[in-house]
Amino acid sequence: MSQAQEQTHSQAQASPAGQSARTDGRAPYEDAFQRRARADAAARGTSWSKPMPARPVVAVAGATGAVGREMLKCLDKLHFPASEVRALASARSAGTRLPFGDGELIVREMTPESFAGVDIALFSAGAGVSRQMRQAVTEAGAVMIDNSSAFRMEDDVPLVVPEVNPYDVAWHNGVIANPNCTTIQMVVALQPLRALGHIDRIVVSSYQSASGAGAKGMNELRTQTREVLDGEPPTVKAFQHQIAFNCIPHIDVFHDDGYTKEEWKMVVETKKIFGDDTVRVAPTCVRVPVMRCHSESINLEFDRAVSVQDVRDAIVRGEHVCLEDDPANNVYPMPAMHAGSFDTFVGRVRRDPTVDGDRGVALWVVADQLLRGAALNAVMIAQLLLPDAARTGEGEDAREE
Ligand code: NAP
Ligand code: 2RA
Repeated sequence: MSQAQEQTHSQAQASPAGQSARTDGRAPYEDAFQRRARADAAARGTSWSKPMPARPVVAVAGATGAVGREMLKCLDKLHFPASEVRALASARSAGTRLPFGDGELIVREMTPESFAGVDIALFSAGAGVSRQMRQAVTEAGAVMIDNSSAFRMEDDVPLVVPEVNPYDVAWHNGVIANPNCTTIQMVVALQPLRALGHIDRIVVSSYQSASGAGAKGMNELRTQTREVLDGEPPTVKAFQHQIAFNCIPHIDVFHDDGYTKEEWKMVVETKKIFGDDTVRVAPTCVRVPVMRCHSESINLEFDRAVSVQDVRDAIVRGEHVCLEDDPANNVYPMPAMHAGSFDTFVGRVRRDPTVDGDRGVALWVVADQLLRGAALNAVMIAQLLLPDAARTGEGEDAREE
């Protein structure tokens, strides 16, 4: 054990919280959270009694979109045991052929009748469409796994990141929400660090790619880049300002307190997923001219001393998190290198000396938000709904490819 580690352990044992450092790698708070989630679930009860078949019928609502296309790829790559996959979108796309596995799916127009016989409906067609279709989906007996912000903060809707709070799927009433992509990659990176102490405060600045605004955001970055390089005025439609060669500190609408709704989501969703109202989050969300993968600069304040080495070790042990941290050799995560990756990458791990008592740590986190922050998370939630016997190890192997 290094001097720094020894110091951390002795300080942890003498921490004001009076909790000694655990040696089993699990957060001292984790059991309490799990107990609370289960108690909450029991107290809430659930009206959902339909058992999930081992080979469910899956609908992908918004299949032609940036997230929907990735959902189809994830279902295939994770060998999700669907007996049928239906690709749904607006009337504009009816008849479009989408690649799926070794074949193709023909897109159908989404109507309330589309969900007859469906067991799981993966939604990524925007909040308005999710609201319109919720009743039809659940009345058809399908569980809606929704990527939009429509239902995330509703009391009877679990907000799930499988590495953090998988147990919360137990209390759904027909709808399970996928958190916002910026929140997901942050909590996946932070989850292993919760074993080191309570995270009291998070200061996060995001660098969000154009694909966060869907297919139209990607098209706008391509078009504007050409326009600007050709000396033409950029055509601004998808974002508030020119995105090519620019940064826009404005994602979603502004609230009265000066924060944007995107920033508000990071605050409230983190608390709900962690089951921890005491964690304080100070976010700034910025759109940057990157095609794919969101990046985040994160400063953490723990309730006790935490060594940089302990943070690195915890990340290495974390689920679906990779440490990429060798500054001497210019190694750190970057969005251009991780498009298409399932994992969340962490680098630039260092002391934040502005927090007293060795309690501050700074990190840099990168993930493909279309996958980790949306499509993959949704398909992993769907895996949690399968009966135990249907959850084979095959999907996990495929995930590592
Ligand atoms: P997108 O590329 O614009 O795709 C939208 C999809 O919704 C398309 O398939 C579109 O079909 C379909 N759609 C739109 N209106 C419809 C209607 N009235 N009926 C049926 N289908 C309709 O957007 P996206 O980026 O994939 O985002 C989709 C959702 O996921 C949004 O709620 C977004 O907030 C959320 N999300 C996105 C990200 C991300 O990184 N992009 C991350 C997390 C969550 P057509 O092709 O026929 O128009
Ligand atoms: C964005 N977080 O990047 C959003 C996508 N839902 O715009």
